[in-house]
Order: sequence, then structure tokens, then C-alpha cells
Amino acid sequence: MENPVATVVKNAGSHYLLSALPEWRVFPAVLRGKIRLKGSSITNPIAVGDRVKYTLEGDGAVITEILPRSNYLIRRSTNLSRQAHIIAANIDRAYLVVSLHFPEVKLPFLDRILVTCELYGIPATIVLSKTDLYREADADGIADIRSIYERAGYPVIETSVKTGEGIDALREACGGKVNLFSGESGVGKSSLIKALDASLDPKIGQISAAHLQGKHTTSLYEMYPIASGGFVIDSPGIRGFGLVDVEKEEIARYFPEMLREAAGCRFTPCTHTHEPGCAVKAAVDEGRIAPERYNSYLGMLEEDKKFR
Ligand SMILES: Nc1nc2c(ncn2[C@@H]2O[C@H](COP(=O)(O)OP(=O)(O)OP(=O)(O)O)[C@@H](O)[C@H]2O)c(=O)[nH]1
Ligand SMILES: [Mg+2]
Ligand SMILES: [Zn+2]
Repeated sequence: MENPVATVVKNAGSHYLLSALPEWRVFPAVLRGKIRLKGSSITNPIAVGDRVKYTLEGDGAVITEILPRSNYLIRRSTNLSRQAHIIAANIDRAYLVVSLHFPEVKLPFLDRILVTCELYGIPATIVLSKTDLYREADADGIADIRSIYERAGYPVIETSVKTGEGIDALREACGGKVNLFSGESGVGKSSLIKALDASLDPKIGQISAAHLQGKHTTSLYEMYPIASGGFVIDSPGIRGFGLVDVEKEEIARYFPEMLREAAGCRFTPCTHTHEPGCAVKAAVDEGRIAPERYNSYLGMLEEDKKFR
């Protein structure tokens, strides 16, 4: 008989938890011996969201095979590190959570995650969290972020777990799908998951008063079922996000708004930096591409020069 298939719902360090989806019946399983990914520079052979085959041996399950992934999100901890880490696999949508303050949003960091989502075909939504902490002076900053990412084609939603703003919409959007919540420590990923389903109990942290940033409260990757339908993956806060497997010449393709405009460039290939007749630069001048996004792109080209 063929071995049964289940989805990895938690990486617990010494073992994994599996469940056949969409039912939710979780059981432990171990990985024994031989499963190795090609290119051993990946630190985790199995990620949450992976679909695996298993056998029952004695009173436990043993993972025998990882099925091909429809997509995955991967990062290096810095651009210098050789080792890469798979954040999650087989994701229907990534919710990239940022807060205006505490911690302060860093757009180039967000853009690197977005480039990776595009590279691996993961649809992304930007979540602006903690709207209850907005002050009057923040209105422009909020409008800017919304405009930067909506021009690029990404949905932007604003949420507060204190006032409930955006939570119903988020819950509805998550229905019937596997959704990854990612972002810096302290932005409120685990709090959002708790707000989607009060019966869930992800660990929620404090913001360090000294550094006004999160304390890496969530330390493991874990999938949760939402009572109203769908699944969410909580993940540890990301500090650095180094690009993996992107050639410098390709980076512009993973900015959807640049890809759209690039067809009009006089030269192919065009790096969109110094070439005459560059349609991307024209679109920046004319406001169809946000200068912040274009600057993130230039920053990635620069990093590439430094690190490769
Ligand atoms: N005022 C306000 N505070 C929030 C909101 N969401 C989260 N917080 C607070 O932000 C802090 C961090 O929240 P977490 O949910 O633990 O953040 P996280 O993104 O899961 O952090 P890591 O697990 O460390 O990656 C906690 O003190 C939360 O109470 C919100 O909508 N409004
Ligand atoms: Mg957390
Ligand atoms: Zn160009």
C-alpha cells in the first residue's frame, strides 16, 4: 500500500507534528536518516507546510518522503551567509506584517521579502498593524505606505487587535487557504492569529522598552487551524533577509510594477539605472512607480556588487 500523506504543521526541533489537511488531527512524527535536499546549504530539510509521506512503525510515525513543493519562502540570515533557511512551504498567501512604530517599518527589508515572494510565486498582502497606536502626525506616513504598495499591485490592509479594525476582513481572506504570517519581531503576528481565533494560544510577547522592538517571542514555526476556516502559520520574527537564488539581472523582474513598465525600455536587457530611453525610470518620474521601491531595487543591485 502507498504510504499516507500529511502536512507538517509544526517543527518541534526533535520531531515534527503532522496532520492530514483539511481535517485537524495532529500526531508526532520523526525524520530518520536519509532525507537530504540537493545542495546541503539548506539548514532545514523539512518546513512547516511541507506535504510528506509517512509510515507507522511501532507506536510512532516516520517521515519517508517529502513531496514536491508548489512554492516555498526561503531566506539567508544575511547576504553573506551561505546557509539558507526555508521559512514555509506550499503557501497560498503570505501576510507580511509591518507596524509604523515599535518596531518601525523598514521598507527595503519588506521589499526583499516581496522579491522572494515573487520569485517563488507566493501572493503577498501587506498588513499594517497596530492602527490604534497611530497619532495624527502619522497620517501621511500611512498614506505613503499604502500608496507605495498599492501602486506595485499588493493589497494593503490595516489592522488593530485592540480595536478589531481589519480583523474580520483578514479572517475572511484567510478562509480555505494556508496563510503565512511573517515579518519582524514584535509587529504583532502572533497577536493577529489570536485575534482571528480566540481559542488559539500562540505566545505573545512584549516590546522591549529599551529598544522599542520585539523580543523574538515566537521561536518555532507552527500552523494553526482557524475556527472559521483556513490555516495560519505563525513564524519567528525575521531579523535579516538575504536574497537566495536571484541573479542581479533578474531582480527587476520581481518588482511587478517594474516588470510591467520594462517592456517599454529602449534597450534589452536594461538595468534601469543609466540607460537612455528607460521606461522604468520614466515611470518613476511620472509617479507610476514609487521612488521608495525604485531605491530598494538600486540598493539590491549595490548589495549584489558587494557580496558576490
Ligand atoms: N497597541 C497594539 N499593540 C499590539 C497590536 N498587536 C500586537 N501588539 C503588541 O505588540 C507586542 C508584540 O506582539 P506579538 O504578537 O508577540 O508580535 P510577533 O510579531 O508575534 O513577535 P515575534 O513572535 O517576536 O516575532 C505585544 O506586546 C502585543 O500586545 C495592536 O494591534 N495594537
Ligand atoms: Mg510571535
Ligand atoms: Zn529600463
